[in-house]
Amino acid sequence: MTRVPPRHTRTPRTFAGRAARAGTLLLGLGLVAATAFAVNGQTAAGPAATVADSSAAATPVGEHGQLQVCGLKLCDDTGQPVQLTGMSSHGLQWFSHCLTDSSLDTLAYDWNADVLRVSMYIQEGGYETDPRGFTDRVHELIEDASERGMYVIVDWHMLSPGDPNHNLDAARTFFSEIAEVHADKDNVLYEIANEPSGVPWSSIKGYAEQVIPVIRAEDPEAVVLVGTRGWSSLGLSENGDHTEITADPVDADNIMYVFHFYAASHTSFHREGFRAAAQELPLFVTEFGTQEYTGDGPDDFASAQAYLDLMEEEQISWVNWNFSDDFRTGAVFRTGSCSSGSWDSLKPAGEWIRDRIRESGTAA
Ligand code: IDC
Repeated sequence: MTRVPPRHTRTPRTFAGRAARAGTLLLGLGLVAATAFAVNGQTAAGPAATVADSSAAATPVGEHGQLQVCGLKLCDDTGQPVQLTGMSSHGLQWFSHCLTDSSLDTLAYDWNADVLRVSMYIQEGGYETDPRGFTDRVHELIEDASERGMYVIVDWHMLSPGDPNHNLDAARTFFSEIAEVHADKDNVLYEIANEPSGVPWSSIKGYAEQVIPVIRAEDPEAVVLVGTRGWSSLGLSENGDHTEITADPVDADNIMYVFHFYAASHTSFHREGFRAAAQELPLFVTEFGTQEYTGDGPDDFASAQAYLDLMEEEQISWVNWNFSDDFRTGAVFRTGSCSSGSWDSLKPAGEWIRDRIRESGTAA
């Protein structure tokens, strides 16, 4: 008999992580004993604790609460640096069916992910075609992540056109509603522009300074993530670097700047630019792939690992692209897995990232 943690609870992370690493199922122990294991931190034979007593603290959100930016780091509600690791959805217009109760249970309780990024495209058949429908789906997914004790990044997935101001009015409408409805939650982060391109930093900064107040009017404490020039490369993919941001930062508190990389395309040049930026700016990697920038092609796990090592050293949170069964190598599931609910049918990139998520982030 397998056991799926009931809603509002999850298998305690220390237990789940150890069991996963040992490759042990430990089915006979049951959830109450497992809970006692985590509470005592040593043995499954401690006094029985109720699931309700410990479940809140055993999730990433239960342990770390409302996040905040302190200095250059992402910190928890006590001011301690915290590194979140997790997965991004693919575009909701194409792969919403990969986000089910059972796939999200797998992500939260088997992969031990700390964070789900909800990737809502604006163009390409996304939000602009059905604002009400996409907003409602985002509301649902925020609840789904919250029930599992995960953080959730609401990703305004603008991509083409690359000027975020093109969608400014829509962004205001969307974020105002999302922030109002979820203002009382501790686990929502707002990513206001996925990948700007072809525009100067000043345009992105101007956009951010119009959207951030809309969010803060409803949800003053939430961390906001700001995309950067050159497809969120900190300017590196458009002949710039992070110094354009340090010279003219967004006029807002409690924000982080976004960096994206695709490990087979963005090797040492991007990695060293990212390393330099980490000394001066608060950074969050909301999207990366182990393959080429197309999200396809051969994996370069050595390059990806070099980034992961750097991010662990700098306590930079990261999210991998993507939790779908798209045919490309960067989608974690094999084609057809989402329809059949085969959440253990992983491509090589999926197996690799699942192991990395299990061993890192708040579970480590
Ligand atoms: C790609 C998807 C692909 C889709 C395309 C459409 O993998 O299935 O057809 O978008 O826009 C990004 C973007 C992200 C890309 C991804 C891989 O944020 O939308 O997804 N990528 O190309 N930036 C760099 C790479």
